[in-house]
Amino acid sequence: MSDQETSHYRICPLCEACCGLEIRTAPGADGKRRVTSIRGAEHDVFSHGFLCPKGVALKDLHEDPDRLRTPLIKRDGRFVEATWDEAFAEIERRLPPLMQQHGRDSVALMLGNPSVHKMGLLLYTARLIKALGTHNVFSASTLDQMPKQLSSGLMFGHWLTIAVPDIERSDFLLMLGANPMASNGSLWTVPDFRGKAKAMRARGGRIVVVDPRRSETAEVADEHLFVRPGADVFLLAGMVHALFDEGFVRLGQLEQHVSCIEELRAAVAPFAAEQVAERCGIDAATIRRLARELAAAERGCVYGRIGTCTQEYGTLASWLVDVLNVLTGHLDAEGGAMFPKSAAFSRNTGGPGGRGHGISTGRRSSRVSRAPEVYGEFPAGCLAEEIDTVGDGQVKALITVASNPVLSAPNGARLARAIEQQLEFMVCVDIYLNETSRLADVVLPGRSPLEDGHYDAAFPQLSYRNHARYSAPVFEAPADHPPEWQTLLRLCAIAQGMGAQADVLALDDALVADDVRRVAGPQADAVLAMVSRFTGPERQLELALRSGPYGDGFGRKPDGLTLAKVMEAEGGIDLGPLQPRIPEVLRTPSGKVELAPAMLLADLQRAAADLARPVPELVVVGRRDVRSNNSWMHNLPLLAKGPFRCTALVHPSDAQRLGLADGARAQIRNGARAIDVQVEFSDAMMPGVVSLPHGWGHDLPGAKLGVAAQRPGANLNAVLDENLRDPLSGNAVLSGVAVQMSAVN
Ligand SMILES: Nc1nc2c(c(=O)[nH]1)N[C@H]1C(S)=C(S)[C@@H](COP(=O)(O)OP(=O)(O)OC[C@H]3O[C@@H](n4cnc5c(=O)[nH]c(N)nc54)[C@H](O)[C@@H]3O)O[C@H]1N2
Ligand SMILES: Nc1nc2c(c(=O)[nH]1)N[C@H]1C(S)=C(S)[C@@H](COP(=O)(O)OP(=O)(O)OC[C@H]3O[C@@H](n4cnc5c(=O)[nH]c(N)nc54)[C@H](O)[C@@H]3O)O[C@H]1N2
Ligand code: SF4
Ligand SMILES: [Mo]
Repeated sequence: MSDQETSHYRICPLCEACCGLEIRTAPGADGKRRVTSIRGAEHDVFSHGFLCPKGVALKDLHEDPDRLRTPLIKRDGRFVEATWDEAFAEIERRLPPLMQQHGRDSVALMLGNPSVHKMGLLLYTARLIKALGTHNVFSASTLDQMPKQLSSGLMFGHWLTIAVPDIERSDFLLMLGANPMASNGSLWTVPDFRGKAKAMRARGGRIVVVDPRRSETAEVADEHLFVRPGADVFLLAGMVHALFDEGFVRLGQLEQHVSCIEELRAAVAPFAAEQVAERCGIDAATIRRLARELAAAERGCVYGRIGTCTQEYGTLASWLVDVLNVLTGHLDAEGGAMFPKSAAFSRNTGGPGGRGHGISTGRRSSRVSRAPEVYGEFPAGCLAEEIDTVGDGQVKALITVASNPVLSAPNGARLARAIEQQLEFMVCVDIYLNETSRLADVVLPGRSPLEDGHYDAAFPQLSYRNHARYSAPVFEAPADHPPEWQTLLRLCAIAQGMGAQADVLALDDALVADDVRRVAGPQADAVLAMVSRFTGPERQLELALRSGPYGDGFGRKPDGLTLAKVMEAEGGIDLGPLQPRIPEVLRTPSGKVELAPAMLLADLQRAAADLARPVPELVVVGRRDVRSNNSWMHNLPLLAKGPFRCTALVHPSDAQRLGLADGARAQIRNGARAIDVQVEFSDAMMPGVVSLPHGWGHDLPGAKLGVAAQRPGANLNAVLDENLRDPLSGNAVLSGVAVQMSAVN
């Protein structure tokens, strides 16, 4: 390190791996500090020096001239730069009158993926939902993991009680619909999956990957099996059936903590391996062998991710993954699927535990499709119809936070049209003028991630090991650029009639005081005094850490955690390997693991009735690439360079049948909608399946993404259907959708 250089520790906010980075900065010719290098922080107790190219690209993101630094207001169809006061004044002029005239539900909120990766956004979108008082809340969760949240909630009693593989002590891992070699893990915070998989295999462990593409993860596994897209439920039910049929059920430690096993046995009766083999594309002997291998494994588990969620039986598939873990004694056991114990913000660590209210869905329905509310949200696929269907309760205003649904949700064109033609007012809290925010009336830019402090509020609840880590800002933000939590609070103030000039710090104080009074009663004032050295998200974090399972209990346990201690421990504090948590983690009304929730058994009959469905000639699935992140990192030169990544992978036998040439253009159609793609032959594809990444299609007018626009790619979601959903969770079906494909001459 040169003597001009300073080293900073920063947790990467870009994906769920949450790697600790070492970012070096030095003054440039103009005296301003710049990033000189980014590498993995070797002293990080959780990621131990791992990083991927996106982490390095944080420099490009920080310096990107297209990244917004000033609010924008649309005047006469064109954006003009505005001061923060002007932007909030415009929102105050336009939003409250709509709410008064049309009611609170006339404002919809759409929350995107990065809002979970920034502490200030995650903690304050919750405030915004409350302040708006709208039921029209939508998020990327119903394009992603809602099925897993629902099945976990039904089985274990809370939406975020999700079991993750204890990979460091495992010797058998069956993975479905996940490609952590590209994604770096999801609903499983596991930096350096490659290293951990390698270590597992070196110990004699075995990894089996089930995927319609021989993915990068399949390449490092011991075995890969093609599955028909959307048919995991049949494979998994076939395995459950085989365990019962062959007498391999062994509950182990869970014996006393499981309910309804006989109902489960009866429900899977139609799914004998021989009955499901054709539907899922895996032969009966292999299904039975997989069940036996799982049962025989000393320490192991099944893990399913996005491929098992973004399908019409997403909740069933997610449930059966955990059912298999329970029936083989691998749930909550070392080396199996275990429940992390997060130091802060986790709902399954408070109180005595072992019993609770459980979860419910459908407390209300969406206006147009009557889709049930799930975890306080309606399906993202319903957003467009709520805007473009005229009638009482129609959505008139939209606020998006870190969300690009025009590209990331199915049939974004309908949403864009609805926004342009029907919506009266739109605010985007975003850092780019992209395919969605270009349609806004006001854009409020977030700061660069390097300008904010960071603690992952969500991901320690999903981590392969327990830990607590904080990182301070690398750069000071420009004085007039508010942190996003304050931006969201100002929106709260406007929505609540306090006006754009409200004192948001006083509002924050009042909201925190309310929270603390609810839980601490007469001790509230003393608790508030103890956390008063922090404000904003840090104050909420201090409260959560100190009252959390490792906390100092506000002085009662002097060795416990406080935010100051976590801040001091650069590189984080390791809180040890995952520990068994049943029954304490459970929050079901019965105090048991619910093996056969009624809602799921009913849906299983739908699957049984669907066993004989014919296989379409061609279906499309998605994929991820290490150098890309959903819809928004295609503008960073470091990631954009190199081979074009938005190609349609086609098996040579399909290509021959369809008359497609390698490298040539082809059209993918679904009904009247079509996209133009570049074909790439790949024998890694299951015949009858084409793979195209999502998040591309950067050729829409009005966006300001200079680099991304040079190679815009095709938008997979333009040919997917916003009305195809898993009926239980409302999750979009993004995988296994039937399409046609032909050459473009
Ligand atoms: N076909 C298909 N579609 C999919 C998927 C798929 O597998 N297949 N995957 C789905 C999944 S899993 C997800 S999570 C969604 C993701 O879809 P979205 O939730 O829409 O997220 P992104 O596409 O990542 O877009 C993120 C937005 O946040 C902005 N942003 C980035 N950082 C910040 C910040 O710090 N502050 C603010 N305010 N804004 C920021 C970006 O500019 C961008 O507009 O896509 C879904 N769509
Ligand atoms: N580099 C990078 N990392 C990311 C992201 C990114 O865009 N880029 N996005 C982040 C987000 S928001 C998320 S949610 C996670 C997702 O993380 P993962 O769940 O690991 O998602 P993918 O990498 O898309 O891998 C999904 C796999 O499922 C397979 N698949 C498709 N359909 C089916 C099916 O019906 N059954 C089965 N068994 N498999 C199927 C696909 O071929 C693919 O290999 O990644 C996160 N990390
Ligand atoms: S894997 Fe890459 S993008 Fe994900 S947290 Fe680590 S460095 Fe960041
Ligand atoms: Mo996601």
